Amino acid sequence: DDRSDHATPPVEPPARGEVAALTRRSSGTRERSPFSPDRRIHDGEHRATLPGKLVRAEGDPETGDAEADLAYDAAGVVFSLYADCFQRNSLDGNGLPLIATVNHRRNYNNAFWDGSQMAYGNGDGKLFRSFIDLSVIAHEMAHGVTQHSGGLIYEGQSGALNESMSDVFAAITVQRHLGQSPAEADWIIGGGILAPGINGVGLRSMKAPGTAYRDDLLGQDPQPYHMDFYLSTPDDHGGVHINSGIPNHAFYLYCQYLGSPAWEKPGQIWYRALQELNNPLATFAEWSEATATAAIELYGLGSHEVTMLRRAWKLVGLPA
Ligand code: ASN
Ligand code: ZN
Repeated sequence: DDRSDHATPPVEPPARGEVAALTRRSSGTRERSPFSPDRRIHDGEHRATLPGKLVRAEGDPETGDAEADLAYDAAGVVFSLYADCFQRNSLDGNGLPLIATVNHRRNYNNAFWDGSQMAYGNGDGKLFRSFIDLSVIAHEMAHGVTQHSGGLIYEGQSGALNESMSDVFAAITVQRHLGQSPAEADWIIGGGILAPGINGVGLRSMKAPGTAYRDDLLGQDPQPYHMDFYLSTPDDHGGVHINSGIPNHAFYLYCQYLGSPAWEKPGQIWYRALQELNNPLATFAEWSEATATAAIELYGLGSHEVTMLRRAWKLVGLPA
């Protein structure tokens, strides 16, 4: 494969006795984990029933159906991110099978995690051409990680944090897969899914929230990049896909300030903070403080990593 591993050759999978030592020394990022995925891709056959017909289980050959095969490969890329970078065995940390359904409903303009599996529509061909896109798949799978990490209630600020977590780990997944630095990456979620003729670059931009699309998708991209523009709305569980722009942009800024690959220091801090959060109703301010705590634990009080983190949060109007 062509992941960032080309920067440093991956080590071979460890022998049994070496697993503990490997886990201890890895703050990190490039070691191959001893875990392996259990993918199960289903064809929804354009119906609403889940999971549908099993078309490719782990180790099965390609189906020939491009959507099913891409969903299988992408699930493997996401699995490897959590295994190699965070020593996490699947979405629940305990080898959870990765169940996905492609061809969910007809002309369905969305993808989702339903609490136990992923489902992907084909799009209606007018707004969306497909939802089989690595950033979208990684976003939905990250909802499973958040759910199994203490959860973030899908409403208001905690809901927007839940959404942001999915975008952050989607960006991390894509950038690691492509071996991109923060400066090289496009920071777009859903870059490949808009139908031809739609005036936009994707669903959301973490680099420039509010600029992902213009007036022919769902209105103009309403995402804010600063607390001054936080949107209070009863729609979409309190604007969870809107206000996520604020913590998304803080993550983007932090990666740029550090110049560190997203899956390295920034990803390690975000992941650790999520594991330690223990606050399903966390506000943005509680989350920014949690990332600062994680950064101090990992890199030390007064470290460059902590100073830059505070600077990133400050720029979007949050304490840390
Ligand atoms: N694609 C959306 C998401 O994962 C589905 C939803 O609105 N929950 O956020
Ligand atoms: Zn989501």
